[in-house]
Order: sequence, then C-alpha cells, then structure tokens
Amino acid sequence: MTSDQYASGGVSACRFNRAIVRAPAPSAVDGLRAGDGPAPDFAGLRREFEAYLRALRDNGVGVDILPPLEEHPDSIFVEDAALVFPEAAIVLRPGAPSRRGEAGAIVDALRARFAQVAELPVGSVDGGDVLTTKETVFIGLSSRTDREGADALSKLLAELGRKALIVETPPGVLHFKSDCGLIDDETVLATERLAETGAFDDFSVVLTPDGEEAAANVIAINGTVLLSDGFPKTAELLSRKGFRVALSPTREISKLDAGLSCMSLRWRAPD
Ligand code: CIR
Repeated sequence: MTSDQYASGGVSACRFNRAIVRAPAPSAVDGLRAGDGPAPDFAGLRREFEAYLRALRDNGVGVDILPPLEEHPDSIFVEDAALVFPEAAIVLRPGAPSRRGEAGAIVDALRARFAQVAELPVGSVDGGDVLTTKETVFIGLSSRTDREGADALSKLLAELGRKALIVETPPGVLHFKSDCGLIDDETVLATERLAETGAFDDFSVVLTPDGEEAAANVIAINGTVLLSDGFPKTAELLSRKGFRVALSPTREISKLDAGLSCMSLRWRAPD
C-alpha cells in the first residue's frame, strides 16, 4: 500500500489489531509524579498491567510484550516513546530528561513490525500529546512537547500523507491526551478545560462529568470504549449514549500521572 491510501479521510483511528506494550519493572514505582501523593504499589501496577493486556486481547488486539527495563522506570508508558500508524512508525524524543532513553529502547521492537521507521530529528514530543484521528493528527504543546518537536513531527507526518494540527494543552495538564480520548471516529471524550480550547470544534464532544476529569484518557478499540474504573458517572453517560464500555483498573497507574492510552502503541496492521 502507498501512504496515500492511508491519508486523511481513509482509515478508522479506532480499529486496531496489533499493540506493543512493555511489562513494568520493579523500578516503575519510582516513575515521575508531578504531585506528592503516595507512590504506587508494584504488585498493584502489575495487576493493572495484566488487566490491560486482557482488555486489549478481549477486544481483538494481538500484543507484543516487551521485557521490563529497570533502568527506565517510566518505560511501561510506551505511548510516549513512539507513534505508530498502519504504514509506518515514528520514534519520538520524550520531553522529560529521565525518559529520553526510552526512545532508543523501543526501536528494535518497531523495526520488527514496521518496514518504515522514522525518527524525530529535533525538539521533544511525548506520544501522550498526540491524538490520531481519521482526518488529523493533533499535536498538543505541553511541558513535554515543544514547538520545535511539534513542527518536525508535522513534517514527518506530511511525508506519510497525514495532516497535523498543533494545538495547546491547557496549563497544568501533563499531556494533551490526559484530558481527551477518541470514543469513535467522530466523537471525543474531553474535559471542559480542553474542549474550551476549541481544538475539537469539528468533532462531537462528550464532556467528562464534574469530578471525573481523569476519566478522559479513554481508548476506543474495535467498537469498545476502554475506560478506567472508578468513574461511574462517565460509564453511565457513555452507555446511555450507546457506547459499549469496558472498564480497566488504573488506581496504581494513575499515581504515576498515567492512564489507559499510555500503556500501549496500537495500530491496524494490513491483513
Ligand atoms: C510521566 O510523568 O512521564 C509518567 N510518569 C507518566 C506518563 C504518562 N503517559 C501518558 O500519559 N502518555
């Protein structure tokens, strides 16, 4: 296939048959945390990782599980080190200095699955700031993703025939996708503060209910919306709107400022 066949307007961004994840190392409990809340418990992290794996598999996704990396505590959050599309992968440059090495550590796994693996040449971009939709790849500027990286990424995406849009992440929000997730190809679940930026004016937007802003980091997989458990109002709202919802626990993972999208790189491999 040529990249044109995947270009804007082409392929659903909610259908996946492959994913890459990385098992947590014991050092994961020392991952970055913005606040001074409690550190996560390793056994709990592991259980949540396993529940996540089950959720991917139950929804039709085959998973490559990479080995734990003790020297990279946050490496379970593979989403930040790369972007994947049906046609190619892009190795990113995570913005936190302690996470930069995760990019090099994932290259071999990408090469094993993708004929084309590009590398972001300059700046910094975390995959958590990148939301791929059918028409557009949103790149949120944040404390982890800078203008230089966003511009360089836009160029690489253009070479793949994909349209990029650089947007702002609200102040105080770690990643663009901390506050939003696609729930189908036309609809985004987003916090009010993110929706107010106008980034999703071309989408239908479902707002997270009051007090459940952390629920926004959902992933849509093959007709199911995977939602963190502990957000009953969001689960009820999505079900009422006709979405099939599956719950996955993220209590420990959330202590590392992370959620569901962060733990996998997902793509639709050609059949
Ligand atoms: C960090 O601060 O980088 C990690 N503790 C959490 C990263 C979460 N990743 C994501 O939302 N994509």
